[in-house]
Amino acid sequence: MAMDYVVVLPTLNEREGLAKTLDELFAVGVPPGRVLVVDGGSTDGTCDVAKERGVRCVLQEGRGKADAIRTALKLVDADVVVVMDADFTYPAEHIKELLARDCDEVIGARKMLEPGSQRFVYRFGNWVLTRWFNLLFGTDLSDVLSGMYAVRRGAVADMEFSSRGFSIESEIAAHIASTGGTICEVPIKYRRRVGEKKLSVRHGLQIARDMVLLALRYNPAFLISLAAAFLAVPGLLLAAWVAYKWIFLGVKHYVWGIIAFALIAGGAAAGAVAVLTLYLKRMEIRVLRRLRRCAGAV
Ligand SMILES: Nc1nc2c(ncn2[C@@H]2O[C@H](COP(=O)(O)OP(=O)(O)OP(=O)(O)O)[C@@H](O)[C@H]2O)c(=O)[nH]1
Ligand SMILES: [Mg+2]
Repeated sequence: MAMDYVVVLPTLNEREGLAKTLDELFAVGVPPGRVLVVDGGSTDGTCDVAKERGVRCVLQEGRGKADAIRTALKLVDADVVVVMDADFTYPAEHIKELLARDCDEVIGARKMLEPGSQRFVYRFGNWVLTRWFNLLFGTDLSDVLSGMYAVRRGAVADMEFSSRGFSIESEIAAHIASTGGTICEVPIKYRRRVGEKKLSVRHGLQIARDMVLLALRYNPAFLISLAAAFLAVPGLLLAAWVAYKWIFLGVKHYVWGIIAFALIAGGAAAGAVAVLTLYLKRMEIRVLRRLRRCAGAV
């Protein structure tokens, strides 16, 4: 990754965590001019902590973490944006490892957990959501929801944000994975949080729902294939039963026969749409890759 980077820290009432995060960033050699704090309207003087240290702090547009990242991507003109929670959970020492990898997105995958840093329900939820994401987007990630990642600005330049709150990590990964970009992971340490947690189990359910909406937008072939299977499989079973009754027992089930035919026809139509969607998606990825290569060559 290029070394023209800016570290973006979204904050909401994160005074104590931000102070420790900034001091650690400076200690590993990140200068104040390379940090941007995007605040969600904190009432505890979070922005003052940044300003006291010579770090720019801006008030985000809209609400929630997703809008904070969107605001940052508009303001920053560096090649690479490193996003990090400002709660002192992500060690700043990993920034250089993220910047060293040559991918459109480099995720800091939380592998070395400090005891008490992530409750079982969150760890399990994280695992389920990452598997769900992999299934929907054909990726092989281990921690898609990590709050520490580096993104090439060019890879998200044409992204139209639709997520709210904590779904932003999956939306960025969905966009990159579905537009021919590359995503890598780097194992990182994860510490106990300083200050009050903002994410709840309710947010986890919202993230799962948002992933389905993202899949419909970015990678609909999988969901349409699923719909095709839901129609065709019962249709085929029903047709086999109707045929068995007719051939071996001489009983004719006209209504069930028509229903089976309708299910199979619906499944076949959905299957054809899925193949077409897949074809269009592949074409889009090829075109985007070529455009990126041309843009890189200019
Ligand atoms: N600008 C902005 N930042 C936010 C908002 N909500 C949370 N944040 C910040 O986003 C980061 C992530 O929030 P956390 O509460 O740590 O959520 P999380 O990292 O998903 O969950 P944890 O497992 O508790 O760390 C923190 O730095 C928060 O201060 C918001 O609405 N606006
Ligand atoms: Mg956090």
